[in-house]
Amino acid sequence: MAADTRRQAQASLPPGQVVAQDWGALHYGPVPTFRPQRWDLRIHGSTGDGDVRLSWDDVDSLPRVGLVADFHCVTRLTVPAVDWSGVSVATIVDLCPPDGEATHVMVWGEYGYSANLRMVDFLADTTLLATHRGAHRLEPEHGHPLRLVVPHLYGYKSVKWVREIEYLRADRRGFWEERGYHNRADPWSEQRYAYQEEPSEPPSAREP
Ligand SMILES: Nc1nc2c(c(=O)[nH]1)N[C@H]1C(S)=C(S)[C@@H](COP(=O)(O)O)O[C@H]1N2
Ligand SMILES: [Mo]
Repeated sequence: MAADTRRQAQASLPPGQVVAQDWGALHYGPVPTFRPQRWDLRIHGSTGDGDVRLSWDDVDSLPRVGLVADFHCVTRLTVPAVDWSGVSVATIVDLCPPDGEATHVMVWGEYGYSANLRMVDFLADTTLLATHRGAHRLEPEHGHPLRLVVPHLYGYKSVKWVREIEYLRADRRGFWEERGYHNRADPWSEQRYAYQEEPSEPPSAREP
Protein backbone atom coordinates (compact mmCIF):
# COMPACT_ATOMS: atom_id res chain seq x y z
CA MET A 1 0.00 0.00 0.00
CA ALA A 2 1.31 3.48 -0.85
CA ALA A 3 2.50 5.72 1.99
CA ASP A 4 -0.25 8.23 1.27
CA THR A 5 -3.41 6.11 1.25
CA ARG A 6 -6.92 7.52 1.30
CA ARG A 7 -9.76 5.39 2.58
CA GLN A 8 -13.32 5.21 1.53
CA ALA A 9 -14.23 1.64 2.45
CA GLN A 10 -17.46 1.69 4.48
CA ALA A 11 -18.93 -0.63 7.07
CA SER A 12 -22.32 -0.56 5.34
CA LEU A 13 -23.45 -0.94 1.74
CA PRO A 14 -25.43 1.62 -0.24
CA PRO A 15 -29.12 0.69 -0.59
CA GLY A 16 -29.89 -2.14 -3.00
CA GLN A 17 -26.27 -3.36 -3.25
CA VAL A 18 -24.95 -6.85 -2.45
CA VAL A 19 -21.34 -7.94 -1.92
CA ALA A 20 -19.82 -9.56 -5.00
CA GLN A 21 -18.43 -13.06 -4.40
CA ASP A 22 -15.64 -12.50 -6.91
CA TRP A 23 -14.51 -9.67 -9.07
CA GLY A 24 -15.51 -10.22 -12.65
CA ALA A 25 -14.70 -7.54 -15.20
CA LEU A 26 -17.57 -5.58 -16.64
CA HIS A 27 -17.43 -3.48 -19.77
CA TYR A 28 -18.89 -2.86 -23.17
CA GLY A 29 -16.77 -3.99 -26.14
CA PRO A 30 -13.31 -5.59 -26.37
CA VAL A 31 -10.27 -5.18 -24.09
CA PRO A 32 -7.80 -2.90 -25.92
CA THR A 33 -4.17 -3.89 -26.48
CA PHE A 34 -1.73 -1.57 -24.70
CA ARG A 35 1.03 -0.28 -26.99
CA PRO A 36 3.23 1.98 -24.82
CA GLN A 37 4.91 3.69 -27.80
CA ARG A 38 1.59 4.74 -29.29
CA TRP A 39 -0.22 5.46 -26.04
CA ASP A 40 -0.77 8.98 -24.80
CA LEU A 41 -2.96 10.84 -22.34
CA ARG A 42 -4.42 14.07 -23.65
CA ILE A 43 -5.83 16.74 -21.36
CA HIS A 44 -7.74 19.37 -23.26
CA GLY A 45 -10.92 21.42 -23.52
CA SER A 46 -11.41 24.36 -21.20
CA THR A 47 -7.82 24.47 -19.92
CA GLY A 48 -6.13 27.36 -18.14
CA ASP A 49 -2.68 27.12 -19.82
CA GLY A 50 -3.34 25.08 -22.97
CA ASP A 51 -3.56 21.37 -23.75
CA VAL A 52 -1.16 18.78 -22.38
CA ARG A 53 -0.10 15.50 -23.91
CA LEU A 54 1.66 12.96 -21.71
CA SER A 55 3.46 9.86 -22.93
CA TRP A 56 3.23 6.57 -21.07
CA ASP A 57 6.70 7.22 -19.56
CA ASP A 58 5.53 10.62 -18.35
CA VAL A 59 2.47 9.14 -16.65
CA ASP A 60 4.33 6.18 -15.23
CA SER A 61 6.91 8.44 -13.58
CA LEU A 62 4.34 10.59 -11.74
CA PRO A 63 4.04 10.11 -7.96
CA ARG A 64 1.46 7.55 -6.83
CA VAL A 65 -0.96 7.55 -3.96
CA GLY A 66 -3.10 4.75 -2.55
CA LEU A 67 -6.85 4.44 -2.17
CA VAL A 68 -8.87 1.76 -0.39
CA ALA A 69 -12.50 2.00 -1.45
CA ASP A 70 -15.64 -0.04 -2.02
CA PHE A 71 -16.62 -0.25 -5.69
CA HIS A 72 -20.33 -0.11 -6.49
CA CYS A 73 -21.64 -1.27 -9.86
CA VAL A 74 -25.09 -0.05 -10.82
CA THR A 75 -26.06 -3.69 -11.51
CA ARG A 76 -26.05 -4.01 -7.66
CA LEU A 77 -22.74 -5.73 -7.06
CA THR A 78 -20.30 -4.11 -4.65
CA VAL A 79 -16.65 -5.13 -4.47
CA PRO A 80 -15.54 -4.23 -0.93
CA ALA A 81 -12.29 -2.48 0.02
CA VAL A 82 -10.41 -2.48 -3.27
CA ASP A 83 -6.77 -1.49 -2.75
CA TRP A 84 -5.88 0.81 -5.65
CA SER A 85 -2.89 3.02 -6.31
CA GLY A 86 -2.15 5.49 -9.02
CA VAL A 87 -1.95 9.16 -9.90
CA SER A 88 -4.08 11.58 -7.96
CA VAL A 89 -6.30 13.96 -9.86
CA ALA A 90 -4.51 16.81 -8.04
CA THR A 91 -1.29 15.85 -9.84
CA ILE A 92 -3.03 15.88 -13.23
CA VAL A 93 -4.70 19.22 -12.49
CA ASP A 94 -1.29 20.70 -11.50
CA LEU A 95 0.11 19.65 -14.88
CA CYS A 96 -2.93 20.91 -16.75
CA PRO A 97 -5.27 23.16 -14.80
CA PRO A 98 -8.83 23.78 -15.98
CA ASP A 99 -9.73 27.42 -16.54
CA GLY A 100 -12.21 29.29 -14.36
CA GLU A 101 -15.13 28.42 -16.63
CA ALA A 102 -14.76 24.64 -16.58
CA THR A 103 -17.66 23.12 -14.63
CA HIS A 104 -17.60 19.46 -15.74
CA VAL A 105 -15.18 16.88 -17.08
CA MET A 106 -15.57 14.20 -19.72
CA VAL A 107 -13.19 11.30 -19.23
CA TRP A 108 -12.64 9.27 -22.39
CA GLY A 109 -11.51 5.66 -22.62
CA GLU A 110 -10.36 3.68 -25.64
CA TYR A 111 -12.94 3.08 -28.37
CA GLY A 112 -15.02 6.13 -27.44
CA TYR A 113 -16.30 5.06 -24.00
CA SER A 114 -16.85 8.14 -21.87
CA ALA A 115 -18.27 9.31 -18.58
CA ASN A 116 -19.10 12.84 -17.47
CA LEU A 117 -18.45 14.17 -14.00
CA ARG A 118 -19.10 17.40 -12.20
CA MET A 119 -15.80 19.18 -11.54
CA VAL A 120 -16.28 18.68 -7.77
CA ASP A 121 -16.63 14.92 -8.25
CA PHE A 122 -13.54 14.83 -10.49
CA LEU A 123 -11.56 16.86 -7.93
CA ALA A 124 -12.65 14.78 -4.92
CA ASP A 125 -9.55 13.58 -3.11
CA THR A 126 -10.72 9.96 -3.48
CA THR A 127 -10.87 10.20 -7.28
CA LEU A 128 -7.82 8.43 -8.70
CA LEU A 129 -6.23 7.53 -12.02
CA ALA A 130 -5.30 4.01 -11.00
CA THR A 131 -2.36 2.05 -12.37
CA HIS A 132 -2.21 -0.73 -9.76
CA ARG A 133 -4.41 -2.93 -7.65
CA GLY A 134 -2.57 -4.29 -4.65
CA ALA A 135 1.08 -4.75 -5.58
CA HIS A 136 0.36 -5.38 -9.26
CA ARG A 137 -0.38 -3.47 -12.43
CA LEU A 138 -4.06 -3.55 -13.28
CA GLU A 139 -5.07 -6.56 -15.31
CA PRO A 140 -5.91 -5.70 -18.94
CA GLU A 141 -9.63 -6.31 -18.39
CA HIS A 142 -9.68 -3.97 -15.38
CA GLY A 143 -8.27 -1.03 -17.31
CA HIS A 144 -4.49 -1.40 -17.72
CA PRO A 145 -2.54 0.84 -18.04
CA LEU A 146 -4.69 3.63 -16.57
CA ARG A 147 -8.25 3.79 -15.30
CA LEU A 148 -10.31 6.28 -13.43
CA VAL A 149 -11.68 5.30 -10.01
CA VAL A 150 -14.52 7.42 -8.60
CA PRO A 151 -15.56 5.36 -5.58
CA HIS A 152 -18.33 7.70 -4.42
CA LEU A 153 -20.26 7.20 -7.70
CA TYR A 154 -21.52 4.07 -9.51
CA GLY A 155 -18.89 2.13 -11.43
CA TYR A 156 -19.79 3.39 -14.90
CA LYS A 157 -18.10 6.68 -13.97
CA SER A 158 -14.83 4.76 -13.38
CA VAL A 159 -13.61 4.76 -16.98
CA LYS A 160 -11.16 2.02 -17.87
CA TRP A 161 -8.33 2.47 -20.43
CA VAL A 162 -8.37 6.25 -20.02
CA ARG A 163 -6.87 8.28 -22.89
CA GLU A 164 -8.40 11.74 -22.61
CA ILE A 165 -9.56 14.18 -19.99
CA GLU A 166 -11.70 16.95 -21.42
CA TYR A 167 -12.63 19.97 -19.31
CA LEU A 168 -16.15 21.15 -20.16
CA ARG A 169 -17.88 24.52 -19.78
CA ALA A 170 -21.28 22.85 -19.85
CA ASP A 171 -22.33 19.36 -18.88
CA ARG A 172 -22.64 16.72 -21.58
CA ARG A 173 -23.73 13.11 -21.13
CA GLY A 174 -21.25 10.26 -21.42
CA PHE A 175 -21.73 6.74 -22.80
CA TRP A 176 -24.09 5.19 -20.22
CA GLU A 177 -25.56 8.54 -19.24
CA GLU A 178 -26.85 8.84 -22.83
CA ARG A 179 -28.28 5.33 -22.62
CA GLY A 180 -30.63 5.78 -19.71
CA TYR A 181 -28.31 5.79 -16.70
CA HIS A 182 -28.25 8.57 -14.16
CA ASN A 183 -26.18 11.64 -14.90
CA ARG A 184 -24.75 11.95 -11.38
CA ALA A 185 -24.81 8.29 -10.18
CA ASP A 186 -24.62 8.64 -6.40
CA PRO A 187 -25.09 5.11 -4.99
CA TRP A 188 -26.07 6.35 -1.50
CA SER A 189 -29.17 7.96 -2.95
CA GLU A 190 -29.62 5.18 -5.54
CA GLN A 191 -29.29 7.44 -8.57
CA ARG A 192 -29.36 4.55 -11.02
CA TYR A 193 -31.51 5.71 -13.95
CA ALA A 194 -31.98 8.90 -15.94
CA TYR A 195 -35.72 8.94 -15.22
CA GLN A 196 -34.90 9.68 -11.58
CA GLU A 197 -33.21 12.96 -12.51
CA GLU A 198 -34.81 16.28 -11.72
CA PRO A 199 -36.13 17.52 -15.10
CA SER A 200 -34.58 20.98 -14.85
CA GLU A 201 -31.03 20.17 -13.82
CA PRO A 202 -28.92 17.90 -16.06
CA PRO A 203 -28.67 18.02 -19.85
CA SER A 204 -31.34 15.99 -21.60
CA ALA A 205 -30.39 12.55 -22.91
CA ARG A 206 -31.74 13.58 -26.31
CA GLU A 207 -29.64 16.70 -26.82
CA PRO A 208 -27.17 16.38 -29.71
N1 LIG B 1 -13.74 1.91 -21.01
C1 LIG B 1 -14.72 1.40 -20.25
N2 LIG B 1 -14.71 1.65 -18.93
C2 LIG B 1 -15.67 1.15 -18.14
C3 LIG B 1 -16.74 0.39 -18.65
C4 LIG B 1 -16.74 0.15 -20.06
O1 LIG B 1 -17.65 -0.49 -20.61
N3 LIG B 1 -15.71 0.66 -20.81
N4 LIG B 1 -17.71 -0.12 -17.79
C5 LIG B 1 -17.89 0.59 -16.51
C6 LIG B 1 -18.72 -0.14 -15.56
S1 LIG B 1 -20.39 -0.17 -15.84
C7 LIG B 1 -18.21 -0.69 -14.42
S2 LIG B 1 -19.18 -1.35 -13.19
C8 LIG B 1 -16.74 -0.75 -14.20
C9 LIG B 1 -16.31 -2.17 -13.94
O2 LIG B 1 -14.95 -2.20 -13.61
P1 LIG B 1 -14.23 -3.61 -13.49
O3 LIG B 1 -14.42 -4.32 -14.81
O4 LIG B 1 -12.80 -3.29 -13.21
O5 LIG B 1 -14.90 -4.33 -12.38
O6 LIG B 1 -16.00 -0.24 -15.31
C10 LIG B 1 -16.55 0.92 -15.87
N5 LIG B 1 -15.60 1.42 -16.81
MO1 LIG C 1 -21.33 -1.08 -13.95
